[in-house]
Amino acid sequence: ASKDAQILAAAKKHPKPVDRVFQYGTAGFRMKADLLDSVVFRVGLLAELRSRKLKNTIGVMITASHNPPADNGVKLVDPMGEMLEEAWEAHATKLANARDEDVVKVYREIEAKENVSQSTKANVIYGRDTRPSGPKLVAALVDALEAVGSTSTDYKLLTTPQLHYLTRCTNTIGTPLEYGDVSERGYYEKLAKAFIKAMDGKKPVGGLTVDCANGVGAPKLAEFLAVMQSAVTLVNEEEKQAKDEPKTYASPELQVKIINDDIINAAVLNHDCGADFVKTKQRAPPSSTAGNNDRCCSYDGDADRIVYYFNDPEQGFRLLDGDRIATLAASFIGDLAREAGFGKELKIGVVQTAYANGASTKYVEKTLGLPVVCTKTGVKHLHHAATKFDVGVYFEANGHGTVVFSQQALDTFKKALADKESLKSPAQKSALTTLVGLTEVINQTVGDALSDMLLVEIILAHKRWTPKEWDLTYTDLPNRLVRVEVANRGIFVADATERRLIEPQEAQTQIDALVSKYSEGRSFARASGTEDAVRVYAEASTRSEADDLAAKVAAVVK
Ligand code: NG1
Ligand code: ZN
Repeated sequence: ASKDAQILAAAKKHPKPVDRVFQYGTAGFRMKADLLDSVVFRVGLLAELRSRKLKNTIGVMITASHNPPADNGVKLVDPMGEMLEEAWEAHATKLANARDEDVVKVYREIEAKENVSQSTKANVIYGRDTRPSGPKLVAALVDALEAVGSTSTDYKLLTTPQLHYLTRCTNTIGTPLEYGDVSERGYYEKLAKAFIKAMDGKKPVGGLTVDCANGVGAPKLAEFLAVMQSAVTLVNEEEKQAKDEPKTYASPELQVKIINDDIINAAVLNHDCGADFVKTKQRAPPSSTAGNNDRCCSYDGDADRIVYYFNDPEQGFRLLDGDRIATLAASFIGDLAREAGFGKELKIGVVQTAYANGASTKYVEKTLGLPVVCTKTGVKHLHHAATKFDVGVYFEANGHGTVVFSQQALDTFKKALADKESLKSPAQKSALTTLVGLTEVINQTVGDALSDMLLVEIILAHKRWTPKEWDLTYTDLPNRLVRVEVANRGIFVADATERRLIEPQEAQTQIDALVSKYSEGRSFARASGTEDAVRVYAEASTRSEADDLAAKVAAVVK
């Protein structure tokens, strides 16, 4: 049969639910899993087009992250491990909403509009989280890939950042931009070896409890820890082979206790645990038995988000969220760069959103003396802004983020380390070693809970800090985030900073009047990009004022 006939026949096996409108948003398509069959099928078609267009491998991830177990979702990963380019989000939306009999027509329209190469063959790689709906959705994806004749690889269970890693590796293997081995094992080894080098003999202060949200992060973290056991030998052998003065690295003795690792009982995924629970409820998962001052962290359901926390005997629960990780990383990398001999020519910056705590922004600008850029919500915006720096640290307050290094910065670090003449002191060499180790620990493609966790562990170990010292670097302004259900969130139009409403004007005027009554008050309302609601954020100098301000602004938009 012709390709068109094959697509049509396959599309009919994955009928679109009538009366449904789908939209490719900041997190791809995400909803109740039983509505997604046709959507995933059509994402498969689009992945094939995108792969032929870019003459590179495209990734597809099936996950609904921190959402409840009955949900699922699908998103596309571009060749270097970035999120799908925005212009193609519209194509995804159009294809997902086409009537079954129009799928071929829309597919051909996109192909023509984008001048997709006819002579290239597509290649798509894919993975999924632990949701029970995953395998059936994968089958829909495979039907699409087979109908259009794309080659593909099924990586089965993966964290979202692993799929991003594998996509980048596939497209760079054997080139000067090579990113790592194209395998899960390669991912663990790369992280483990870099972690050992960056730790450089330092030991963490005490153990770490990791809450894996009963998601895919649990088995993957366990696999990583197993690889770590043998990685010290690997690193030391490589040193012996490559260097005339080989260094002997010690085991970093990372003591991890994994909790919430049940991936068999689907009902418990993200339930009363995980990064989203901890961040929104501002408390530890009830299942945690960690003691006072014990270092804890939580991943989300697909392990691309992480928050830290501990219980302070005097103050109670203390959250160390994405803002904290960003400030910790920026401060440490800034110090290392100075010790390594780099001056102002190395541009280090921090990227945040309107949801970042005002105290963290002030700390970065005033105490660390680094620039802060504020973008719209959604990691693709932050990531993009971060690439404008040599070292761009970006995090959303909810714990999604990473650090990106420019190719030039990477080359400069490596060259400096290799150039023995210019190394003035052992301290400079040690700073450079740690810096290079960090660039390899940090996932350059997307926020990654496992990699971010290692980054934090390296920094705390170097500083010999417990979470208490980390918490003391600055004091968060008390804040409150509320979700307001409104009749039509479409009427709320924010400006580019998302800190103010352009429409309705009247609402913004009222918000301004309210904010002016609070000391250190800041508040804004914006329509969520992922849920049918308006989010209201408020901060002020005391807990009760922040709560009060949030409630009053919520009443304005209600
Ligand atoms: P929306 O629903 O647009 O606020 C939420 C998060 C984002 C981001 C996306 C994607 C907040 C306030 N918003 O966006 O940070 O993570 O989901 O998952 O946390
Ligand atoms: Zn996630």
